[in-house]
Amino acid sequence: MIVRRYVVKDMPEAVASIRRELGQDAVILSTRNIRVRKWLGLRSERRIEVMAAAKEELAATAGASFGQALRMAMLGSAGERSSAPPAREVWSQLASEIAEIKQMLAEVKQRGDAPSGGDHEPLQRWRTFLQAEGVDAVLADRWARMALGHPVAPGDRPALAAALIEAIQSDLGALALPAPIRRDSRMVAFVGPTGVGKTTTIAKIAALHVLAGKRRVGLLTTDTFRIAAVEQLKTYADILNVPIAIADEPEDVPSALAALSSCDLVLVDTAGRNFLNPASIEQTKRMLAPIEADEVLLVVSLATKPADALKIADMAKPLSVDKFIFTKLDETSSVGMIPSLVAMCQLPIAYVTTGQNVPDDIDILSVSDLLTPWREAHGHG
Ligand SMILES: Nc1nc2c(ncn2[C@@H]2O[C@H](COP(=O)(O)OP(=O)(O)OP(=O)(O)O)[C@@H](O)[C@H]2O)c(=O)[nH]1
Ligand SMILES: [Mg+2]
Repeated sequence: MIVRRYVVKDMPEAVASIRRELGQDAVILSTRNIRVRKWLGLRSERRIEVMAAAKEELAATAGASFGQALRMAMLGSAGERSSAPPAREVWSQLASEIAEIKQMLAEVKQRGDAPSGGDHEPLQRWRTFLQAEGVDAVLADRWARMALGHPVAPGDRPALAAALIEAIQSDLGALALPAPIRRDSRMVAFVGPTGVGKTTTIAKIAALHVLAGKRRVGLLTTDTFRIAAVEQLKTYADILNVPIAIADEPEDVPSALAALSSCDLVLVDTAGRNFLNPASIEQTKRMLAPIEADEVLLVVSLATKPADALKIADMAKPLSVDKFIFTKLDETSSVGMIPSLVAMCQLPIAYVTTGQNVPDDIDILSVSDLLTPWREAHGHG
């Protein structure tokens, strides 16, 4: 059973090698996007991994039981018979080939990807690409179909990548546009799971407003849950020379707010909690109630698994979230979770953070800007 793996830049390259090595009738079993490490692992480049098999081998084993297929493969062809016991090397080679095929089939199953059929190119390729990037399966199908509806030559990958981004942008409409804190918002609360960068992002936004000199910024922290949380925000307040107030309990909020009455923008920090736990959401909600925030920003780290991020956003609904802040863009190489979450939660993006430096590592970006890596991956420099 000859199954070979090809790691190539594009499909024409794969097809040429497959035809040459496995014959004209070879069958492509699966394709997927992978990243290959270069320069001592410092850089990575996109490649396509293609699994292909020689057709007659597939035909010979099709419909055979696992045991029959094994025997046929050992004998070299379906017709030959031999009473000689298999040599140890044949067994071990076979075992490794079977392990490879099992792995391949598991991957194919996991991606919900048909191993054969004319659907493979280019719809399947773009669907697989989007899912690998973190886009939900239903949206991946929708956006790949929309992109392929554009009048683009099938092999023109840069144009298809651009069409894909355009399709997503038009599907999201106004949600694709950046939505930073409104000028008329005074109380702005930041909520989210533990360690996603809420406090750091508040420091960045506060610093930018202080530097712009247009609004008097104040900080309110309700995070007395974690040791040193207050000190963390206080340090930023001292550096920026802005007032800070602390509310331990919901009852403390009115006096804390009174201390910030001269401020026209109050950024409210909350304790990071496990957002998959309804009790934590309830506590955050109780704390936010007396604050009456004009905007509630859900902070989500892009290093989170897409399925978990979706659950977090779903769990956060009782907090009346208005917008996302996506943090740690610098810690991920797949940006598909961004449009996927925006579409599924119907919330725009206020800010994106790109590193630990305060205040530099924060941006106001559209979904299209955020998908720029796709253009680069598919040929646009
Ligand atoms: N790489 C990277 N690190 C970030 C970014 N934003 C914040 N961090 C880091 O993430 C860590 C946690 O940041 P915090 O601001 O304390 O996170 P938090 O959400 O307030 O944490 P809790 O209050 O404990 O829930 C710190 O080491 C930050 O420097 C970012 O955009 N990129
Ligand atoms: Mg914090």
